[in-house]
Amino acid sequence: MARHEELPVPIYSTLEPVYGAGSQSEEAQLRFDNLKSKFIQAFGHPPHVYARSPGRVNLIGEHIDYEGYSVLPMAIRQDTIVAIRKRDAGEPDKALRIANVNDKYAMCTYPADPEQDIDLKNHRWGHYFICGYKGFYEYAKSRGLDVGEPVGLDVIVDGIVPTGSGLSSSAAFVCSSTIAIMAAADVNFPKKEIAQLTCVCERHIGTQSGGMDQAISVMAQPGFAELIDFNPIRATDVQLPAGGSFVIAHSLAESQKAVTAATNYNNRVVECRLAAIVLGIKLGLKPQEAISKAKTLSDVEGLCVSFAGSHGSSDPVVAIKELLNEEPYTAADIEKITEEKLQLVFADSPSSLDVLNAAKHFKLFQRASHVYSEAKRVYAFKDTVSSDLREEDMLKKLGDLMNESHYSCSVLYECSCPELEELVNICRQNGALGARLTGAGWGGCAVALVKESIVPQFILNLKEQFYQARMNKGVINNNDLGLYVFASKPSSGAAIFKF
Ligand code: NG1
Ligand code: MG
Repeated sequence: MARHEELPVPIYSTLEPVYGAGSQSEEAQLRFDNLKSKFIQAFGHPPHVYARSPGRVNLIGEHIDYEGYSVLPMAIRQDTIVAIRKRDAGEPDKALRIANVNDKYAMCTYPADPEQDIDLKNHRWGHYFICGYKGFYEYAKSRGLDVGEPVGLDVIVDGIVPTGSGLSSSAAFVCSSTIAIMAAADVNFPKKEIAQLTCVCERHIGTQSGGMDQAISVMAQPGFAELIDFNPIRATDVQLPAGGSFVIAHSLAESQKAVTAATNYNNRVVECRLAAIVLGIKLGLKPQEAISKAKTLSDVEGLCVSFAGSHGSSDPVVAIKELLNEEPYTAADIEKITEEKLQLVFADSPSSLDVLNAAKHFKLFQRASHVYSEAKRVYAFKDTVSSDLREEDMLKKLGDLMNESHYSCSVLYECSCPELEELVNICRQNGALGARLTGAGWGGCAVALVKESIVPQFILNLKEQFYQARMNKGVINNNDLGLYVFASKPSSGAAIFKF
């Protein structure tokens, strides 16, 4: 039987395969009805087809996807739905008109040109749709597929993944857009290829993302978390213990990743690349060889492990203790090792050059320590889940791994923030077996592993101890609390609907 990621995106004519029966399905029905009537109102015709793709919560494996290491996320119920209609070739209007059910987002118009550049200096919400649009045509071209001349598209988006929350609203939007464009063109591709192409195309927004978010959004299976491997992309179902529940809680600090990329997200990607090059050289590669071959820390792990081996260990963290300085490196320190100007090393990556201009120094030891240790925790988590430990012990072990992951993100990777620290502590004080930031960090959500039986009380305690003061100050509305703190079961991946 084919692995599920080899199959194309499923096409449904009813909602329940994705939304189940009961209140979730009723809520979804309202959203689809509303989308349809707004569509007719805005464009004078109903949509041809809809695509949905979910947000995700990453359970463990943070900031390692772009280093080539496996991660372990699950899809959440909140998703983005894109309704689309392809205008007939005869219709004169060739624009892409992208509207939103939420009035906060004004309609964006772009030319129907897959080669267009995205104006990153003027960030607009519709840019994420264009990422998918460009990605679809790039993919079709690379496959030699004839998908016809680009025509005008009418689009309405309905996204309920909270933005800037580390729950991957961006990937939900990019994936649902790409799949909608694909469905409007009447083609369908294997999920793992869509996961790959949406990852590449989201980089058009200027972040040097790994592929976790798109992979889980496209390939998730209901009821399972997924171990996602890269190069090639692969998803393995992971059954979580029934007695535990993952509670997601928003720190209410919004992380604007597209805007802060040079100092936060892309900065870390560049630091990891520099750490890989320096390690490669320390472990015997010629500088130019390291620059061309050591793209990620996983590329030099083998060398680290042989080095650690000569010290009686198989742990790359042991090697980097000897090989990298704990003191931050300046660009000049690194250039002495690489024998090459950093501006030249990154000459083909404008967003990396932005990082070099913004950074005073580079914490190579700390970043590499995080990446190598976090990569091991992902496997430890997966092994624990499939072990024959008693559930009580299993949950405790999983919680410990989540706590260690948070410590590493906070202290070594420095991607937490005061609000997340407060929230993670409150989670632990209220009985969470483990709690950590999830997603890129610098704001956004925490995820806590909580015994199923105490979930309602746990959420009430968070409300009292974290959210109440913020509601009093008007930061959020009492009625909206359910958007910011909720328990989540693993939900299903992308789907196409034709009614
Ligand atoms: P979020 O937090 O959803 O923006 C980002 C990256 C992931 C991964 C995590 C950190 C994008 C689209 N996603 O996720 O690839 O690197 O941070 O683990 O940039
Ligand atoms: Mg994102």
